[in-house]
Amino acid sequence: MVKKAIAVLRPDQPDGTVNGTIIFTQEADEVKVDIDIKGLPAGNKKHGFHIHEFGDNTNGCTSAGGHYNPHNNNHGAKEDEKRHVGDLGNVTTVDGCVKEQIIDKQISLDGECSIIGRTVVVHEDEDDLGKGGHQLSLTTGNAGKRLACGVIGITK
Ligand SMILES: [Cu+2]
Ligand SMILES: [Zn+2]
Repeated sequence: MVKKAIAVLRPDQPDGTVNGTIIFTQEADEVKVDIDIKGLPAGNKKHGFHIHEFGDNTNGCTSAGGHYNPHNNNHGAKEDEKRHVGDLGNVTTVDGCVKEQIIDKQISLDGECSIIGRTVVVHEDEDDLGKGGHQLSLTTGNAGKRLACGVIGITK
Protein backbone atom coordinates (compact mmCIF):
# COMPACT_ATOMS: atom_id res chain seq x y z
CA MET A 1 0.00 0.00 0.00
CA VAL A 2 1.38 3.39 -1.02
CA LYS A 3 1.72 5.74 1.97
CA LYS A 4 3.52 8.70 0.50
CA ALA A 5 3.91 10.38 -2.88
CA ILE A 6 5.57 13.51 -4.22
CA ALA A 7 5.27 15.84 -7.19
CA VAL A 8 8.01 18.32 -8.09
CA LEU A 9 6.47 21.25 -9.93
CA ARG A 10 8.29 22.71 -12.93
CA PRO A 11 7.28 25.73 -15.00
CA ASP A 12 5.22 25.02 -18.11
CA GLN A 13 7.16 27.58 -20.16
CA PRO A 14 10.95 27.98 -20.40
CA ASP A 15 10.68 31.51 -18.99
CA GLY A 16 8.31 30.41 -16.22
CA THR A 17 9.16 31.11 -12.59
CA VAL A 18 6.80 28.79 -10.71
CA ASN A 19 8.17 25.73 -8.97
CA GLY A 20 7.55 23.76 -5.82
CA THR A 21 6.95 20.50 -4.06
CA ILE A 22 3.69 18.77 -3.23
CA ILE A 23 3.75 15.89 -0.73
CA PHE A 24 0.82 13.49 -0.41
CA THR A 25 0.43 11.34 2.69
CA GLN A 26 -2.21 8.61 2.87
CA GLU A 27 -4.09 8.51 6.19
CA ALA A 28 -6.86 6.06 7.13
CA ASP A 29 -9.61 7.53 4.93
CA GLU A 30 -8.10 10.76 3.65
CA VAL A 31 -4.98 12.18 2.06
CA LYS A 32 -2.95 15.01 3.56
CA VAL A 33 -1.51 17.34 0.92
CA ASP A 34 1.40 19.56 1.93
CA ILE A 35 1.84 22.33 -0.61
CA ASP A 36 4.97 24.43 -1.03
CA ILE A 37 5.06 26.60 -4.15
CA LYS A 38 7.26 29.57 -5.04
CA GLY A 39 7.50 32.05 -7.89
CA LEU A 40 3.82 32.82 -8.43
CA PRO A 41 2.85 36.44 -9.22
CA ALA A 42 3.43 38.79 -6.29
CA GLY A 43 0.60 39.54 -3.94
CA ASN A 44 -2.11 37.47 -2.33
CA LYS A 45 -4.04 35.71 -5.03
CA LYS A 46 -5.95 32.47 -5.58
CA HIS A 47 -4.79 29.93 -8.15
CA GLY A 48 -6.64 26.82 -9.33
CA PHE A 49 -5.00 23.63 -8.09
CA HIS A 50 -5.94 20.25 -9.54
CA ILE A 51 -4.94 16.69 -10.29
CA HIS A 52 -5.06 16.16 -14.05
CA GLU A 53 -5.61 12.78 -15.64
CA PHE A 54 -2.29 11.85 -17.25
CA GLY A 55 1.25 11.71 -15.94
CA ASP A 56 2.49 12.98 -19.29
CA ASN A 57 4.40 16.23 -19.63
CA THR A 58 5.70 15.66 -23.17
CA ASN A 59 4.21 18.89 -24.42
CA GLY A 60 4.47 20.70 -21.12
CA CYS A 61 1.52 20.71 -18.75
CA THR A 62 -0.93 20.50 -21.68
CA SER A 63 -0.16 16.77 -22.09
CA ALA A 64 -1.55 16.09 -18.62
CA GLY A 65 -5.06 16.22 -20.14
CA GLY A 66 -8.18 17.32 -18.29
CA HIS A 67 -9.07 17.10 -14.62
CA TYR A 68 -8.93 13.56 -13.24
CA ASN A 69 -12.61 12.58 -13.41
CA PRO A 70 -13.17 8.82 -13.03
CA HIS A 71 -16.85 9.26 -12.06
CA ASN A 72 -17.78 11.50 -14.98
CA ASN A 73 -19.03 14.42 -12.90
CA ASN A 74 -19.05 18.13 -13.56
CA HIS A 75 -16.28 20.30 -12.20
CA GLY A 76 -16.86 21.45 -8.63
CA ALA A 77 -15.44 22.63 -5.34
CA LYS A 78 -13.27 20.48 -3.11
CA GLU A 79 -16.13 20.36 -0.58
CA ASP A 80 -18.68 19.13 -3.14
CA GLU A 81 -19.52 15.46 -3.06
CA LYS A 82 -20.07 15.48 -6.82
CA ARG A 83 -16.94 16.89 -8.41
CA HIS A 84 -13.95 15.74 -10.38
CA VAL A 85 -11.77 13.65 -8.08
CA GLY A 86 -8.94 15.99 -9.12
CA ASP A 87 -10.74 19.14 -7.95
CA LEU A 88 -8.67 20.45 -5.06
CA GLY A 89 -9.95 24.02 -5.39
CA ASN A 90 -7.55 26.93 -5.04
CA VAL A 91 -4.31 27.65 -3.28
CA THR A 92 -3.67 31.16 -1.94
CA THR A 93 -0.39 33.01 -2.26
CA VAL A 94 1.33 35.24 0.26
CA ASP A 95 3.87 37.35 -1.64
CA GLY A 96 3.84 34.86 -4.51
CA CYS A 97 4.40 31.80 -2.33
CA VAL A 98 2.04 29.08 -1.15
CA LYS A 99 2.54 27.11 2.03
CA GLU A 100 -0.59 25.27 3.05
CA GLN A 101 -2.03 21.89 3.89
CA ILE A 102 -5.17 20.42 2.35
CA ILE A 103 -6.97 17.33 3.62
CA ASP A 104 -9.09 15.49 1.07
CA LYS A 105 -11.23 12.36 1.16
CA GLN A 106 -11.74 11.78 -2.58
CA ILE A 107 -8.17 11.44 -3.75
CA SER A 108 -6.24 8.34 -2.76
CA LEU A 109 -2.76 6.87 -3.22
CA ASP A 110 -4.19 3.41 -3.81
CA GLY A 111 -7.07 1.60 -5.41
CA GLU A 112 -9.82 2.87 -7.63
CA CYS A 113 -9.18 6.61 -7.44
CA SER A 114 -5.41 6.52 -7.15
CA ILE A 115 -3.64 9.69 -8.23
CA ILE A 116 -0.23 8.00 -8.58
CA GLY A 117 1.21 8.61 -12.05
CA ARG A 118 -1.07 11.59 -12.69
CA THR A 119 -0.13 15.29 -12.71
CA VAL A 120 -0.61 18.17 -10.27
CA VAL A 121 -1.22 21.51 -11.99
CA VAL A 122 -1.23 25.05 -10.64
CA HIS A 123 -3.08 27.59 -12.78
CA GLU A 124 -2.72 31.27 -13.52
CA ASP A 125 -6.25 32.22 -12.42
CA GLU A 126 -8.69 31.47 -9.66
CA ASP A 127 -10.86 28.37 -10.02
CA ASP A 128 -14.52 29.49 -9.89
CA LEU A 129 -15.44 26.05 -8.41
CA GLY A 130 -18.05 25.46 -11.12
CA LYS A 131 -20.12 28.47 -10.10
CA GLY A 132 -18.78 31.23 -12.35
CA GLY A 133 -21.39 30.91 -15.09
CA HIS A 134 -18.62 30.86 -17.70
CA GLN A 135 -18.79 28.22 -20.44
CA LEU A 136 -15.69 26.60 -18.90
CA SER A 137 -16.96 26.67 -15.30
CA LEU A 138 -18.27 23.11 -15.36
CA THR A 139 -15.15 21.61 -16.95
CA THR A 140 -12.13 23.59 -15.72
CA GLY A 141 -13.45 26.22 -13.33
CA ASN A 142 -12.12 28.71 -15.88
CA ALA A 143 -8.78 28.71 -14.07
CA GLY A 144 -6.77 29.82 -17.09
CA LYS A 145 -3.29 28.81 -18.16
CA ARG A 146 -1.22 26.07 -16.58
CA LEU A 147 1.74 27.78 -14.91
CA ALA A 148 3.50 24.72 -13.54
CA CYS A 149 2.99 20.99 -13.10
CA GLY A 150 4.59 17.81 -11.86
CA VAL A 151 3.95 14.07 -12.10
CA ILE A 152 2.96 12.36 -8.84
CA GLY A 153 5.36 9.54 -7.97
CA ILE A 154 5.77 7.15 -5.07
CA THR A 155 8.29 8.11 -2.40
CA LYS A 156 9.26 6.88 1.05
CU1 LIG B 1 -6.10 22.21 -13.54
ZN1 LIG C 1 -12.40 19.81 -12.27
